[in-house]
Amino acid sequence: MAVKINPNRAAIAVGDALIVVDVQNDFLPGGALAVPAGDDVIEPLNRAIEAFERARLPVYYSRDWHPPNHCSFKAQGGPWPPHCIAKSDGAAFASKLRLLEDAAVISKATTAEVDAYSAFQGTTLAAQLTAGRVRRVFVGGLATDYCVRATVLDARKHGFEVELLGDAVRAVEVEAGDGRRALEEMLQQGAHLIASPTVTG
Ligand code: VGL
Ligand code: ZN
Repeated sequence: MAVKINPNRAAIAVGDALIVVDVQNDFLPGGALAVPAGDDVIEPLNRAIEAFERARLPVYYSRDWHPPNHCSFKAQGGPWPPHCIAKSDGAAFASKLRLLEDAAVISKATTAEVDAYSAFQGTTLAAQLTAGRVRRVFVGGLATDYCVRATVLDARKHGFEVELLGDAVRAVEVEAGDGRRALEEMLQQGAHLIASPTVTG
């Protein structure tokens, strides 16, 4: 894969926002739906969060926030073990993740009938970004091949520029290569990569 990294794009300014995707206990090692090395995203994300904090630019934290009978769970015929049940410890943000007090939290897939990988799906994220005159989003978190992928592709569909924090994403890899394929798809759709990607499969 020919990957172009342009570190100059990492300079942040008014019009930029950071989206931290699903850095929740259930997606970390030991969690109900653990992403391999999922906790590796925390350090680079904390650095990005601090940079946005210093620049007084907005940070959005998305979270998977399912009811106990969610359609994506195996008992309901879905592909996943129960995970990120609203208000459970597993759904809480990782304790080491830097949480800004005035940051917006975007809960998704909150009803039993609908799953949503994208932080834009069924939420007010696009409206909030537009209201804040955001034109470009920086994205990192979990998992590369599911919620990061869907969020980045939706951000592009909504017309936002996207900078993917390549060192701050990790993949589930249900099939080996899923992370790499997701990365290629995001770049194909116009996302830029501003740090070396970590792909496992
Ligand atoms: C996710 C699988 C199921 C994710 C959420 O956050 O990437 N993956 N639910
Ligand atoms: Zn989920």
